Amino acid sequence: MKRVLLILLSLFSGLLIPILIYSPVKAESWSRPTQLTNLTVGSSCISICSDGSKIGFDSDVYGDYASYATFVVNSDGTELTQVTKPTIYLGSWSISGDGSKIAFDKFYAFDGYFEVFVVNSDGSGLTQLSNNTGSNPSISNDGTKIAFTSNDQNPPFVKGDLEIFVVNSDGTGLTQVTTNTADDQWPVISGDGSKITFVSDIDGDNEIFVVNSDGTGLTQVTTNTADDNNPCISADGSKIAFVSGIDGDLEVFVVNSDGTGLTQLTDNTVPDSHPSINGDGSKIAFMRSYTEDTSPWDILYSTYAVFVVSSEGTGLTKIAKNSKYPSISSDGSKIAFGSNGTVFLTCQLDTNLTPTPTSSPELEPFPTTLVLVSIVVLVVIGIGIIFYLKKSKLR
Ligand SMILES: [Ca+2]
Ligand SMILES: [Ca+2]
Ligand SMILES: [Ca+2]
Repeated sequence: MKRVLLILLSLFSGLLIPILIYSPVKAESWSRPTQLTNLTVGSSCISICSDGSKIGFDSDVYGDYASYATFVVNSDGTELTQVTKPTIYLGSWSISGDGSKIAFDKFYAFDGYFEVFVVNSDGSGLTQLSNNTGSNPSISNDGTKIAFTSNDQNPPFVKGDLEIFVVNSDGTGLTQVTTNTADDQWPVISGDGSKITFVSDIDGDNEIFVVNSDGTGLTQVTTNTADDNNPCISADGSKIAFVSGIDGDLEVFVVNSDGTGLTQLTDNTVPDSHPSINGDGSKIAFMRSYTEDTSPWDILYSTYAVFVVSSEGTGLTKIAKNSKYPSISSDGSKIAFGSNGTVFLTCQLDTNLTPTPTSSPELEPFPTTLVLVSIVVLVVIGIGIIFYLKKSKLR
């Protein structure tokens, strides 16, 4: 019996060795991302402001799935600020170019609807922008214009299906941008405030549209029978990246905002989603379901990875494993993303999309857990054996 146990123990130790060797898994030449906070990211929303100085994210403050608040943190991890009060409903929000303003929606008990607000990132200057419902706000880089979705603004606007609106951050100049019988939603305003891209189900499935923020120049960007979602627009309004289900799984596309130059950036059998486009539209970060890597350990610790690719489809680069929800800065040099439940930021990306410096291993939170668990199991087995041997001696 003793011999059997010793054999089992050796087998287990033998198994542990490759795990330990593999542990700082595949130290590839990627820059080590910086962890910005210990707070848990509450949703799919992480957003770097256009100058890269600040990152907004939301967190379930008390970890009870009922107290979501928006935070802003400097890109060096300093000055973590809670901007909004905790709320039970997870809303959406958008950060201005210098990180000084946040537009957000929240359930407003006063009227019983979701409404859009804007607030300075120090928590001051709270202003209600929508009335009788408003959601999905997107704020321009200078913080002066906010696009949002609503099906009912006070007169002269008529209650109906979802339309896109735009309003100044002081609450003036409310303008209805779309007028049709379809649901128009998920607006994203370009950093310069000139254009708004959005999703409309005008032909039965979802299509991507773009429109000038004064309501002129409406352009349908996609025309197909798949759902096209998740649009984002470069700060200069020139390019739109979006996700299409056109081939069964999700693929990322980029297109000029006049509808020309449609380019498929991904082509595989796994979901590619959550694109984020930089200021001139030359770089697109996105996340991919991570099942195509070959390492047998990958399945143990990783489901998604963040990539960046040029708008021509060249230079595809994996930024980090075990990572989600990327947001790229306007100059394309920084990518914020979620990993292991919290917020990280990459170092500089050069023009070839290579992160620098290139000396540190990638982010690998899960193998450490794996090794620790293995050690604990080993110790428990070891103690068990010692007790067994002692017991046998006593007999
Ligand atoms: Ca409509
Ligand atoms: Ca479509
Ligand atoms: Ca795909």
